[in-house]
Amino acid sequence: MGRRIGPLLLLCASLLAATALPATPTAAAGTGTGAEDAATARSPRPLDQVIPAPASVREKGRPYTITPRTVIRVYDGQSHDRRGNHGGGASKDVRQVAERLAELLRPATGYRLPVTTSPGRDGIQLRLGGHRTLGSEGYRLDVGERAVKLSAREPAGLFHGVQTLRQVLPAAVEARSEQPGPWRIAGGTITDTPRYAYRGAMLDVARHFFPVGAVKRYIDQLALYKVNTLHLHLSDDQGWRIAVDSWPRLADYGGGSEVGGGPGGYYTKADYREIVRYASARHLTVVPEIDMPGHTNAALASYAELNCDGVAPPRYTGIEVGFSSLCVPLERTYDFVDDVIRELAALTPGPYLHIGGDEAHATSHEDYVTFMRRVQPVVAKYGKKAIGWHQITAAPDRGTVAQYWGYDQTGAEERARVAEAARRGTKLVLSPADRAYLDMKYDKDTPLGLSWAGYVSTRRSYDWDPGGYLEGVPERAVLGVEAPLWSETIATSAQLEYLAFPRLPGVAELGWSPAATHDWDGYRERLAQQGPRWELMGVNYYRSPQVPWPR
Ligand code: IFG
Repeated sequence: MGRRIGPLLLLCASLLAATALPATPTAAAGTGTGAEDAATARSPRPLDQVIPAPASVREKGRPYTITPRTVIRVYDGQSHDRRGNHGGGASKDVRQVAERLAELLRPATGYRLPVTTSPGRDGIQLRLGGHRTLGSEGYRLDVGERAVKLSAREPAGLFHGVQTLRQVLPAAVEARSEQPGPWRIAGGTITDTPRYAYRGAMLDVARHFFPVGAVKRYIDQLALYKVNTLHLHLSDDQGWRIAVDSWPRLADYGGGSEVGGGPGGYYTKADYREIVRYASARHLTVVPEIDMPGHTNAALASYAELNCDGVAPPRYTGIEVGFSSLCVPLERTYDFVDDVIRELAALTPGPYLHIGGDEAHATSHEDYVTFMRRVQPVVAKYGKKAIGWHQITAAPDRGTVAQYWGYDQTGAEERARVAEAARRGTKLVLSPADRAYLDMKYDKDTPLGLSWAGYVSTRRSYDWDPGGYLEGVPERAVLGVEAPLWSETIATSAQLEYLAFPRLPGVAELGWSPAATHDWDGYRERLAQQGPRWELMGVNYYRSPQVPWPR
């Protein structure tokens, strides 16, 4: 599958990456006051303009208006006493969601919006409970003149309901300074549950290192679209990004390079725990990836003893792929693998640990199979489920998830092997490179990104159905979708956002919304309304000509 990079492209990619590009052209600045905003403020936004599209929306009754007297009431269901009176308690998680809602609403409204556990018939009410069909991430939002009632079985569902609440309020709610109201929400009921359990985004922090703050910023943006998984590509040829106590040179030395020759960097364990904490508070699970046996030059450069010939190669700052391999016959390799997986698993509360497996062109097929057969049980030994790029189906192991990254040029036999593994029980996460790869250029004029899988316009990234995408793969085999963003040509949040927006919300919608809601003409209108929100959030999005942006 590998892709050879011509010297010219290599040169321009490293030039791009090495020089801090001026922030890419963004939408016209300013939130635009104009008559249309005033009109929107008076008549509330319709309830069905949310991304991802909710499972069911029924508009009825009069709107709710947030006022200076509005309170946010938290209930957690279980803490009612026998007479049904609220016991005044509210679990920490429910309060945390309520506080996050308050933090979101207070700056733009200028209202106090106290969070209280005292019961009442008014206000914005968050409660655990609701019908079991809501599952672990679903919610129900009832908007009436007296009160907004948000209920869910789990705090994650309440959190997702809050993201919907954000979007049914005027875009001005995203401002961090006081805006004119009124703050109206159309009356009605939204009942919503996700189609897929795995709704992911991957950030490659190996080609270019992204500090904790930049990762947190992306997490905030992903949470708005109910993404629930952040896959961090922590190691590659150009850099090793996570401290490993038993192999300190991996980060100390292997973390000191990146594409284009910049300083690189790495996460200490404390940094990594902070990313996990921040993600978890926004109901995202972190999936760490240590790519093996290929894409390992940074590790091989850090420890001569890991190389078959005992000689460490130099650190690498280009963007070629497929030239490195761990030494499969060498026993020391498996001490390294065991130590790294053990330490990473201990840092990972989530169920998955990604072990890569892509583009191992410097590893013979039999060595690849030998390696994967030895390593997958190590992941299980440390209590995690393995995920690998779909080449890992060459060494199928019960419970291992395969992440499909093929594209329209992928051969039928390769697709067939993935489908066969799925029929035998392998679960899939779909990341088709010519749909979900956010580092693909939008078109020939896009200043950032690559194009080996073709140009991926905003529409092309949205217009596919994960359910029927891979021939011969039963729907039940698909865990969900993930949008990878490789960082050969990006080094800053502004550049990340230029490639991720506006395509990321589309992949998020494919992961969350029922197939029946899938319609580009309707979606593009909803996507257009995200523009003013991104301007207020400072998201440096690409103004795709395919989208009717409001101004
Ligand atoms: N393929 C490589 C990535 C990255 C990507 C850039 C996978 C699984 C091309 N492997 O995608 O390391 O270089 O688009």
